[in-house]
Amino acid sequence: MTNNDTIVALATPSGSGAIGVIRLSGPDAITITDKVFKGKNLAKQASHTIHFGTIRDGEAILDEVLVSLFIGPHSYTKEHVVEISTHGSPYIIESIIKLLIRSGARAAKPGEFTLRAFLNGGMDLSQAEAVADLIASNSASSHQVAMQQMRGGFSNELQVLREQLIHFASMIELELDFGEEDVEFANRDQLRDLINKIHRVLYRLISSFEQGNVMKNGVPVVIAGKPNVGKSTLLNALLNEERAIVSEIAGTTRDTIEDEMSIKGVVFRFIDTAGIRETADIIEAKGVERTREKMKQAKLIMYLFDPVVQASEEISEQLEELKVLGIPFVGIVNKKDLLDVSLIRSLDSFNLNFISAKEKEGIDELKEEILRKVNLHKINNDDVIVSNIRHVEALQKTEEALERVLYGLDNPVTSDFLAMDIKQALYYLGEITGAVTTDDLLDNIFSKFCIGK
Ligand SMILES: Nc1nc2c(ncn2[C@@H]2O[C@H](COP(=O)(O)OP(=O)(O)OP(=O)(O)O)[C@@H](O)[C@H]2O)c(=O)[nH]1
Ligand SMILES: [Mg+2]
Repeated sequence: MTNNDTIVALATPSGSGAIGVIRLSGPDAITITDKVFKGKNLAKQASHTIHFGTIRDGEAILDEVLVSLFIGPHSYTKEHVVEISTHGSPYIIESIIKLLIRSGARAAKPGEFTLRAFLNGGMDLSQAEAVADLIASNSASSHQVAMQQMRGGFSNELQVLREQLIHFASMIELELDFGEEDVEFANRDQLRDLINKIHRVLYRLISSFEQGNVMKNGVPVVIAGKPNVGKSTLLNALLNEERAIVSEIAGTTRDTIEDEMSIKGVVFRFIDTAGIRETADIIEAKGVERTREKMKQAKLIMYLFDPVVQASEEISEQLEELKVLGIPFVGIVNKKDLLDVSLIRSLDSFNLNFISAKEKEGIDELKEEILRKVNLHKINNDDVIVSNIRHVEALQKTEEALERVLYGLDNPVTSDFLAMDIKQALYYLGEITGAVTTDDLLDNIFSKFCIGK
């Protein structure tokens, strides 16, 4: 697909900076720039060269700039691309963009550069989505999944399998053409083998999502326990800031409070909650209900005890309840500073972590412990991980369609039904890489990008 118009946008963040980069892409990117650029004739220059000159609006010099040339198809979008590096004044940038628009360019829509890269075959859809993830990445782990996906990730693997499946679909279609005659071009055993092979790949990819999701969005860790055990104090100690209100009154925190923090490259989303107790206070009761919900969604629960007010029978009971929940947890005794040695010894058998949130004691050890518990460390660079909910949904739908094909192979089902289910599987596989797209799908994906990407 080729675009006739040339788009322009600021590619660097808005606001003042040392430099700003304005990007143009399209068939007239170079000729439009030539109209306002005084320096060498850009149309006569080689690709991948940089040129110094001025941008002029009539006689007025707007800025001294550097222009980088990328002659299509050797560019991000596969079209002619010009990048103008200006001084990073919002006034200069706005004036130059307006001038370029008056000279024939059009303001780019969000994600339009990357959309063109996709439409012109520079990358597949999952890679284009990874560009947005890469820009949004804020930790070593989210960076790793985005980078791996942008560099091809699982799309090549899916592409190969999809082509093999297309082969069978066309063989079965051919059988349909022969109608009454009882012919079988598609070898059913081979088809079954292929589907099983695809199943294994899908299974591996779908199961990687849970991990991919936390690598991208952070590991949700809920801090829970009875009122006044020091949950908010612990949140503040972990974040190293006074994020939540702390007081000696039980029931201080009534709503959940969340904040992120990266530990050794893994982003954790710590969620402080309302202390769990029976209460007549309607607002606090709602808070407690919310605590229980958050606990169910957590990847890890940090459960706090205060043995000065909690007997060891109660601690033991609550640990049992936690086990029933089936979510990994770390049992923590807080207010270590108030405990005498004999009390600490009496709790030995529970396998708890002892800290003092207030004195910030044992916090580093606790961080190590939660890192170990979430177990995100053993990912290899070449493990393929799915982190995009759209991809995992398409993979699941592919799997369902393939189940139906397998059912069809084992039961007396006519070839046209078989063909239909294979086509469904092909459709969903194609949605991931963008071999199959609709305008809605593309709109949905690229409208979430920033302008200039
Ligand atoms: N001595 C001591 N006091 C602590 C420690 N951690 C917290 N506290 C005190 O315990 C009280 C309650 O602390 P919070 O952090 O508000 O407790 P919480 O669990 O968030 O309480 P709710 O929000 O009411 O559920 C405050 O007075 C804190 O200063 C600690 O390690 N040692
Ligand atoms: Mg609190």
